[in-house]
Amino acid sequence: MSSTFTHSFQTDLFTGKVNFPTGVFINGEWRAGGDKTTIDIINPTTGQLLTAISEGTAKDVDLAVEAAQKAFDTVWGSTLPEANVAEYWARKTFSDAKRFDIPESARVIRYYAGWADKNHGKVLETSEAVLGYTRHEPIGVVGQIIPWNFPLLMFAWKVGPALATGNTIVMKPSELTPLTALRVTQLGVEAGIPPGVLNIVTGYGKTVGHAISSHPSIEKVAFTGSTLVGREIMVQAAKSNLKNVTLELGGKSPNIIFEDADLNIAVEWATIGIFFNHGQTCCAGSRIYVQESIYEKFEQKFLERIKQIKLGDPLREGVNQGPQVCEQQFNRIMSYIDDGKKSGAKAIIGGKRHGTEGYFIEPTIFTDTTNDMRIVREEIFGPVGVLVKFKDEEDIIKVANDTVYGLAAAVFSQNISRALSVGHRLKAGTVWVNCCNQLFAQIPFGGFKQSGIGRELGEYAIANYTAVKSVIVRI
Ligand code: TXE
Repeated sequence: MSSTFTHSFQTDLFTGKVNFPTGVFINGEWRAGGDKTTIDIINPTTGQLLTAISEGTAKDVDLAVEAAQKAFDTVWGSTLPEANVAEYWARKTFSDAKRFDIPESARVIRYYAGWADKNHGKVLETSEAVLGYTRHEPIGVVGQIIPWNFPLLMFAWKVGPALATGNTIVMKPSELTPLTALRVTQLGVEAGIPPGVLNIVTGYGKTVGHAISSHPSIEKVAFTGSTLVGREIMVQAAKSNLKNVTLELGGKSPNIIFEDADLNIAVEWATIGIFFNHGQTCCAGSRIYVQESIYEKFEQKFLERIKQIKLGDPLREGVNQGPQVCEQQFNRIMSYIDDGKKSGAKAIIGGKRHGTEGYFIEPTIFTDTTNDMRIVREEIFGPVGVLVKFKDEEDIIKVANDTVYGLAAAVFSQNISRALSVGHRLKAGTVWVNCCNQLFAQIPFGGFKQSGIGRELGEYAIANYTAVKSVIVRI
């Protein structure tokens, strides 16, 4: 048996009690991890211990793979997965939804539930003497490694397409934010997901994550996280069994604001672009480029808007920005801020820690940057953006594309021809026009260049979890 996490919340936004197991979840059972050790979970608002969860081991991954394989062979993979299980899950789990992650995650699960009986192969005409057709078969046991910035949404993005196509799962949530996956899994069990279909092994990347990416019986691994670890996953996949790999990695996305943009709209979205989720967003619009003729006006309005951001306990009413996820991320972001200052950039707002407790950082914007500075080139993953002037279309396309990343980009202009022609020349997996950070279950999301491999969401993600078999019959 594993321990449980019991906690009473009394905040403006939520009053209630939670109670769920904190073990690894293998073959429909909660239990302590292999070595009976635990991982402390820290509340980033206070820096204090919240609870501890089981630390999984490579042995637990083996057990989870065995259970997933058995479930694949018996209850899940061989028949069309039942759409109504996922449908029920979506309703059951998220009915109390109040915030973005919950309704969005429910939408994603529902969307993929609808795909469960529609992943058809094709009949391919060749000659009258031959019948050729394809079957879209599930891959088998798939591994999924998710990060901490959207613990629920990333769970939904991964689990939705994998289950709908008949695969069984061994998942590792981030060691920083494992509680969400555990709670949702508990609800999945209540909804009727059979034992072994979804297994959760909590633990560290170097042990559990490594065991998943190098496991000889896992045929596919999906990962969201840092580019550094993404590389490592590919190496492990190549060295073990050449498992399929999809990666959703970092970004340094440009927000391009032309002189003919609606200024109020551009200011609002630029704010959301960089400060949503405290900047801990892979597609954050962290490079904000403004055409020189409107630069001063934009800067002034942007600063006024940023001053309205209220920092504090994210469970309190009216708070827009909470703490960074952990001390390590906090230190990492602060060191980027120091580096920016030392290299001659100017923090026109923010640039300091907020308060004395927890991991809060002021919304920060740098100007006077050059394109070679680390704060312009590297993913900071915090509430820190750069504001830069540009001259014209040719100039900005070159600068915007001068990055190893290619996850997303945004263009603001009321001239839709200009917005689209610039958008088509940007090397990015998603281009937003007059908005940013917009995600839809139906629309694929993923990166060009070093931002990733493969696409999540939409029909494209179905392909990631499907093995295409060609059947050729001579008549
Ligand atoms: O990510 P890691 P970290 C970026 C962002 C952030 C930086 C570092 O720039 O500042 O990464 O964050 C698991 N084998 N993003 O260190 O380590 C780990 O346990 C297998 C962008 O937290 O990549 C966790 O479950 N797995 C990003 C997951 O990988 C391993 C979201 C992500 O952690 C592993 C998060 C290994 N060797 C961070 N090492 C995005 N694209 O949204 C770690 N893990």
